[in-house]
Amino acid sequence: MPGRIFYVATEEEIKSGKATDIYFVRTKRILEAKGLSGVRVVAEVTPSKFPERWPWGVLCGVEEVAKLFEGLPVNIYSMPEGTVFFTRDYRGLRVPVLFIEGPYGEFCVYETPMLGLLCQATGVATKAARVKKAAGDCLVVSFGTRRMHPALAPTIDRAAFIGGLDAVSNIVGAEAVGQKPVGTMPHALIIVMGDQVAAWKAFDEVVEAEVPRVALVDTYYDEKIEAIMAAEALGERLFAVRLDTPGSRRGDFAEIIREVRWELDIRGYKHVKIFLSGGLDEYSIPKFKAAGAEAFGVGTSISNAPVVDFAMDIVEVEGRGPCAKRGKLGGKKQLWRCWDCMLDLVTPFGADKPSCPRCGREMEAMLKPLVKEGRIVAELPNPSEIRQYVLKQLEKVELEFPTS
Ligand code: PCP
Repeated sequence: MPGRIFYVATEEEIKSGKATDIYFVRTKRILEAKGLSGVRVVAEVTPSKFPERWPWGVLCGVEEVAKLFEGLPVNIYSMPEGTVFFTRDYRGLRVPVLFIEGPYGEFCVYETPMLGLLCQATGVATKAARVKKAAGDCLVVSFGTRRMHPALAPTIDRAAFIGGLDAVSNIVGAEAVGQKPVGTMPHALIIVMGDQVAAWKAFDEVVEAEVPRVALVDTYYDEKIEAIMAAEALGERLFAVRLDTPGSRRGDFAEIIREVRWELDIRGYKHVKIFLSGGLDEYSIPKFKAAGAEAFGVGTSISNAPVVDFAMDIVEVEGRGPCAKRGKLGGKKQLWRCWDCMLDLVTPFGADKPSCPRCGREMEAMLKPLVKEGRIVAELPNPSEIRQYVLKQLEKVELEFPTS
């Protein structure tokens, strides 16, 4: 790609529909040749089964999908960004999260970029939500952009923040969520300065006062020893000690955390929190939290989260009505939710509003107008507002399927 430094598609290429699979371009040409590109269809997006036996997902990427289709002669109805969704409704019917209606020839090349926007961001946001649910009120910071192509840093951190994480470490990632980047110190600072205490003090001397002082305490000596050294060096100014213990030394990491907590407390450093990083996820965090850790830096498990496998299928064709392929349900649909029961019902679009089959209460239509004739009509909330919407829903769902 002459003139290009990094192998990423440009905004123009994505917006023009060039970042797509060739068979869509050929389909477009064939429909044009046969005078069928104006045929109006309804195409819906549905998830197949979640990775890692996740019981629910957090829909993410909707704002970018709206911008991708802005200007095209289509209407889009979508769940709001950040909505917790399931793959099946109360009766086991596949759940649509979004549908597009319009002349297929005008939007067929956008299937690839649209699915890419939803599949990856929803995977990251869902993993982040699971990690935040496991960590509860503890601070969780996104440390994962170093595991992905830097061009994706804003996408990764936006999805991680929307999923519920409290902060992100990447500077452009922080810009994408309208927050200040949060970070501690790397081993490199201590290694270059050649002395832990000198490095901690230099950080305290040079870095703006409002930045919490988090001392990394696993570079050369045992975490317990370095934690005491850091507390003695910075005293009241020390916010936390970070343990990023290499795998070869982790052994019983929860036991190490308990030891550090004890040694700090008996010396009067109860204010010093324990911040963990390195190989963390929703399965390891609860036991480390119980051992005394109060803050977590999570990278790979979130930024490298499995994608959510969404598919787009035509379910209705102008003049022919419902006509889905095998395995999918025909016709335009609405998805109704009872927020008290977190229960969903799929009905044909335009059907009367159902009552919740479990509690009888009124249900809410979840597929809402996003784009009308190419114009974005939905209020697009900012990442913090979407995050609050997610955190509220996380109170209503569990991390795992009920065992019995
Ligand atoms: C890593 C760095 C990352 C952490 C671990 C994320 O430590 O701090 O942010 O880990 P994860 O991807 O396993 O969740 P190092 O590689 O030791 O780097 P540094 O010295 O820069 O902190």
